[in-house]
Amino acid sequence: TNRFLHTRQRRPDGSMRGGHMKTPQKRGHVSAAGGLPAEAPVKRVSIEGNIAVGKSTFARLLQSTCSDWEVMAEPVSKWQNEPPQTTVSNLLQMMYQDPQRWSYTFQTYSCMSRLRTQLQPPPARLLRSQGTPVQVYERSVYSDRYIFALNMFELGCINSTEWAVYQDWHSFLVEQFGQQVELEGIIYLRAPPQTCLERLERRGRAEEEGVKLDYLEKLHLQHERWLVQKDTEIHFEKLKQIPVLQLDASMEFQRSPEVQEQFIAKVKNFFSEL
Ligand code: UDP
Ligand code: D5M
Ligand code: MG
Repeated sequence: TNRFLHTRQRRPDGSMRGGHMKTPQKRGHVSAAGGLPAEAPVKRVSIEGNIAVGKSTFARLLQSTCSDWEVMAEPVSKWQNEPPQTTVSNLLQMMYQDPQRWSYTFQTYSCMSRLRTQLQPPPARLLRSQGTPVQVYERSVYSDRYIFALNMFELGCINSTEWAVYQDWHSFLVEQFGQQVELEGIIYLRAPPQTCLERLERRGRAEEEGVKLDYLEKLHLQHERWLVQKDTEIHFEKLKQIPVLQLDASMEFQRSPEVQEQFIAKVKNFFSEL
């Protein structure tokens, strides 16, 4: 059963906002691993959107369109521990079955995997590319906080102590990694929660069986607040100004070459202006 429906509503209390920005570093750091060259020409963009809106489908489309783009999928199978790799069990399932107990733990694990993904240096072929080289991530350390963790807190699945601790280490890590985890743009795949529910049911991921429309509506509102109304309180200067490309994913793009063409044209234009 889905416990999200039975949790109480709550607004953030504003405690430990965390966000004292350090002096921004210049773009073109050299990472500890000796990764990026001084002026890394690679742009970094995340695909954001509700559960099952079509992010992975869209990511595959981008990957097949242009070799100047590197697309990194969300490590869902890692959260499912599928195939079994670590001592960590199926944390995705545990989180959906007992959100009060496991939401905070899930946030630590998902944010850690997103950090790892965002810290990966671009492959050499991207640095050699003639066009606009772009690294594209499915979601980011920012949606982790401003969509999911915030929502869990508002639902009461993360208590105010956990939320304060989460915000403290999230701000600290994101500030410490600085430019290495900054993004230049966001693609927002937007669709009504009802469409996402239909797609979620079509996909049939076992862990998500209990996810109800109500939960998708809450996540939809979080996306709207962050990326459209822009009234979510953001703690990172660059993120406050970030360009957002909105795509109408209520259209059936997976089976429509015409819609795909429109999307790609918009994406190319968006990337070229970043
Ligand atoms: N899907 C669809 N039409 C679309 C986009 C996606 O039917 O235009 C389906 C897709 O085949 C999958 C489900 O919706 O079964 C969820 O898509 P995806 O896994 O890409 O969503 P994500 O959760 O990554 O946003
Ligand atoms: O997202 C993959 C699944 O993981 C979906 O059930 C939502 C869930 N998810 C992803 N990130 C988080 C965080 N940070 N907290 C809680 N739940 C999360 P999908 O949209 O299907 O690609
Ligand atoms: Mg996905």
